[in-house]
Amino acid sequence: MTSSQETTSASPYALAAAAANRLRTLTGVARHDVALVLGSGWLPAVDALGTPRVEISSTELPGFAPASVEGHAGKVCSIAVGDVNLLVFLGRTHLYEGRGVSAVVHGVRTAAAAGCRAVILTNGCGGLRTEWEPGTAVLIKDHINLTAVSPIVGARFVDLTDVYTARLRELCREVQALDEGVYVQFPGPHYETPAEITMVRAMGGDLVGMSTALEAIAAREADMEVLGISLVTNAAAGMSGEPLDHEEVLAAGKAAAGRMGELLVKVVPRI
Ligand code: 8IG
Repeated sequence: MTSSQETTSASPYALAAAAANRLRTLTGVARHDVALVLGSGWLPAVDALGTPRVEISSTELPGFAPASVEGHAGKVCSIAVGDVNLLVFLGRTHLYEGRGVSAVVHGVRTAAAAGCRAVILTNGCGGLRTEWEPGTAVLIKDHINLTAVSPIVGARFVDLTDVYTARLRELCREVQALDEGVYVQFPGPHYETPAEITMVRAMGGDLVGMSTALEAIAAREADMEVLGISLVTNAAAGMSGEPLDHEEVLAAGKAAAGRMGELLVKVVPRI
C-alpha cells in the first residue's frame, strides 16, 4: 500500500500501527514508554528534557499532516529521560483544522501502537479563576467534551470515570504544588463569548480550550493512563475586559517554558 492510500483507506488503528512501525525504523527504538503532546505555549519546554535521539518531521509518518498553527511545529522526537523512552509530539492536529476527529487523535493512537502506556497531554488554555495569572500550570482533574463528537466509532463503551488518573496527578503534585481544574474542550477556532464562559462556570468548568479531551478519550480507549496539564495563558473571555489574542498565548508560553520543562523532566521518569 502506498502512503497516500494508507492515509485515505486504512482504519485509524491500522494507520496508527503503520505510523508506529515507521517510528521504530526512524528512531531505532523498539518500544516507547511514555508520550508527551506539547500544546500551545509548551514547545520551548522540550529543551529541558534533553537532547533528542532523533527529530522527525511528522509528515514522514503515515497519517500526519503539516502543522498549520503558529507555535505548533509538527515534529516528533524520541528522548531518553532516565530509563524512560519518551515520544514527544511537538504540536497536534486540532478539530478546527477540518481533518476529522480521527486525525485529532492519530498521535495518541500512534503512541499507543508504539508501546506507550501513558500519555501527558499539555495545552494552552483560558482560565476561569482570577487567581490563575497567565503562566499558571493547572492539573486537569476531569473534562467536559463540548465538541459533540467522539473519536470512537461503533458500540465501544469506554469508561471515563478516572480519565486523568489520580495516580499521575498525585505524582505530579509531589513534584510541584499545582491547582486542579475541569477542562472544557470547545471545537474552536473562535474563542468563547462571555455568555459561553458564564455557561462554563455554571457547568463546573475551570479551563477552556480547543484540544485534549478527545485525545484523552482515545487514550483511555487504548488503555493508556493520562496526565493532563494546562498552561493558563489568558483569562477566559469577558474576565479581563481585554480581547483575546494568539500572540498573548505564545508570549505567556515563552515566559513559563522554563518552569514547565523543569516540571516535565521530574515527572516523566516517575511515570
Ligand atoms: I491558549 O480562552 C487558549 N486556547 N477555547 N479559549 C479557548 N481556547 C483557548 C483559549 C481560550 N486560550
